[in-house]
Amino acid sequence: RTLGLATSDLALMAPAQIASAIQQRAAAAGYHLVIAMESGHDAAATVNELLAQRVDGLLINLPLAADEAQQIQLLCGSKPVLFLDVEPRAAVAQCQYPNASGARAAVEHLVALGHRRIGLLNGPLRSVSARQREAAWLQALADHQLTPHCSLRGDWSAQSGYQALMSQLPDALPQALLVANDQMALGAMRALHQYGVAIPGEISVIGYDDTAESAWYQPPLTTVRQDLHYLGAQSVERMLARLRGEEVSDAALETTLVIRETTA
Ligand code: IPT
Repeated sequence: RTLGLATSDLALMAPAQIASAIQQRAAAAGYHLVIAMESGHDAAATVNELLAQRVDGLLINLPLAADEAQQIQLLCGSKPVLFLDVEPRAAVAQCQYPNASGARAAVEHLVALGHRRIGLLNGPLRSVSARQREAAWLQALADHQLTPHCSLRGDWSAQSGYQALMSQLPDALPQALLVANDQMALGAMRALHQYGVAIPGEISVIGYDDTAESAWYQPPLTTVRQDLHYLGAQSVERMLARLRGEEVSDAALETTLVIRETTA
């Protein structure tokens, strides 16, 4: 009995921590897990690797637009497929945290602290989640009659966060920075430290994910928590229920704001 996981780059913290949880939960249920990591942004090729290994069900943690997900579903024929990073309007089974409410909670926190000059450090355009977080930030800011002070973009990595901030420093800093994931926040904070900009004294920083490392940043990171371990375990539970032939409705997952020491 085998499950397949098609995943985004496991060098990234969130996909790695999700995969770890999936592996643990699958093993506990007596399932073997085969992992195929995407290369070259070719989702179909990654999924085909799993199908060639005769998996019983597929978990897909690849960023997919609705039509792309539907294509993948067709490719898998009658096998159960569950999507972890897909446009919510896609007519496919999904298990994921809503990006809109999480991103909005981050804006509300900064606005409540009195910040008006708020900058964005967005994720890669190719990612559905990144686009949704960005759209929700813009909407929430607009609801407070605000527009972003700056709009930077990275590729989810810490290095890209560092580089994005370096392009903005030493001047023209916002009072607060919304970052689309914790890894980019790590790099952004490194750039700010390098220029002697006090966090949160001169700039507040808020991340997204709450990976296992985020409480260990200096200072500990305020962030929007997606419980990645719970997500991984839930996705396996739901897949197993489908394999038993049970009806499963889409899981109600919610993010929570974790206020630590990078916002004031
Ligand atoms: C999403 C993470 O929030 C982000 O940090 C990045 O790692 C991305 O994955 C990689 O694709 S979480 C995903 C399940 C939406």
